[in-house]
Amino acid sequence: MRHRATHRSSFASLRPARVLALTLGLLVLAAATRAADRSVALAVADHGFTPAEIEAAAGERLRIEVTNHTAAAIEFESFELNRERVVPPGQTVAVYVSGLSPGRYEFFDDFHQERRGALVVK
Ligand SMILES: [Cu+2]
Repeated sequence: MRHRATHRSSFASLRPARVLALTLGLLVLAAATRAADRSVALAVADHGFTPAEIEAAAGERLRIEVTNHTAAAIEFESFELNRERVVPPGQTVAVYVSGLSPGRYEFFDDFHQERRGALVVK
């Protein structure tokens, strides 16, 4: 009985701390979720990129999954994003970008430069 009373009172005193810990835990989880990658599919066909424009929020961490649906290698390239990745036919390559300021970041297929697109950060 005495033990139970002690236990109960210590539980009561721990409660605000537990609530605080839980709240902090949820905040950390929310921050981690916000910092996690958002995946965007970018298809490359003979006629070009689909979608031709990708939208992102300023500062967002983005994983652009570039899939080459053509019969020849392509090269995802962007001077503004400072990225250059060759994607063999039928394959997918992830291009990571993050911490971008609002603006328009052009990209193109360096092997077939008529194929163009842009990442629009708002
Ligand atoms: Cu290149």
